[in-house]
Amino acid sequence: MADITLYCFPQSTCSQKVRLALWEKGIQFEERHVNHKEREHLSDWYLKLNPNGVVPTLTDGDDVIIDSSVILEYLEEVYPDHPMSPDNPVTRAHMRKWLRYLEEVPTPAIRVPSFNKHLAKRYENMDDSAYQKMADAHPVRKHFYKRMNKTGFSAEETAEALDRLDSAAQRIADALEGHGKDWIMGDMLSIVDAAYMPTVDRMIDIGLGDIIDGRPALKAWYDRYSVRDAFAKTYYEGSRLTDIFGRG
Ligand SMILES: N[C@@H](CCC(=O)N[C@@H](CS)C(=O)NCC(=O)O)C(=O)O
Repeated sequence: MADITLYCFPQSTCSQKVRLALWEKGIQFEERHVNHKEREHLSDWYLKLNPNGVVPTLTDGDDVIIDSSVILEYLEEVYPDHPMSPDNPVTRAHMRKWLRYLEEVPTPAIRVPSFNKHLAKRYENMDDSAYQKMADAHPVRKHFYKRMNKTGFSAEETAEALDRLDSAAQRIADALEGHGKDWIMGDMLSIVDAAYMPTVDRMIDIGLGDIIDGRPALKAWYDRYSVRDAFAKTYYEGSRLTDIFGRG
């Protein structure tokens, strides 16, 4: 019997990736919410688990696994029932190619409009020195917070992020249209689908749904995925930015 705990923020896209896979695979786990507002992810106890000071972290008994894509592959290896990855090495290499692409292009890009529209509000009333101290405390996000600088990212950085989101959406739509099957890698709903879905759901949540709606194959993929049980369990009340900040 698994003894798994997922340390996460309800609304973090990287955490949602892992929740989608855990639910889809039917693995029992306990969800432990780390308090972002209180910066619990930068506390001593959490940094001992995850020295990067980011969520998610998964513990499996005494083992600590960090980084959402690493966690997805770990779950595939250790809990092979209900597979979400292909079993031949070449197709697995393609799966990893997709995972790396998602990490490089859309996953960092979605943070920019998300912070611009909602998350930056948490910092607007902080005085400058407290803000700099807060940024400095982030082991891997220090420069991200410095560039954002309380009020949001520059027009140039925002335009680049939107362009990356758009080109990734096109690439996934092309893959879906090219093979005409249900999921990004073909017939199997794989960890690649779980890795991309939170970016798509976030785009819709923050008013960038046109990037999806304009691409029928991608919209059909979202509609197909979003009726699944694992999706409903992942996106409980409080897991979207609009649940916390409203639509404004
Ligand atoms: N490469 C890491 C990135 C994780 C990450 O960036 N997590 C974000 C939430 S999606 C976070 O914890 N941010 C902390 C912060 O902004 O202070 C992974 O995929 O697990």
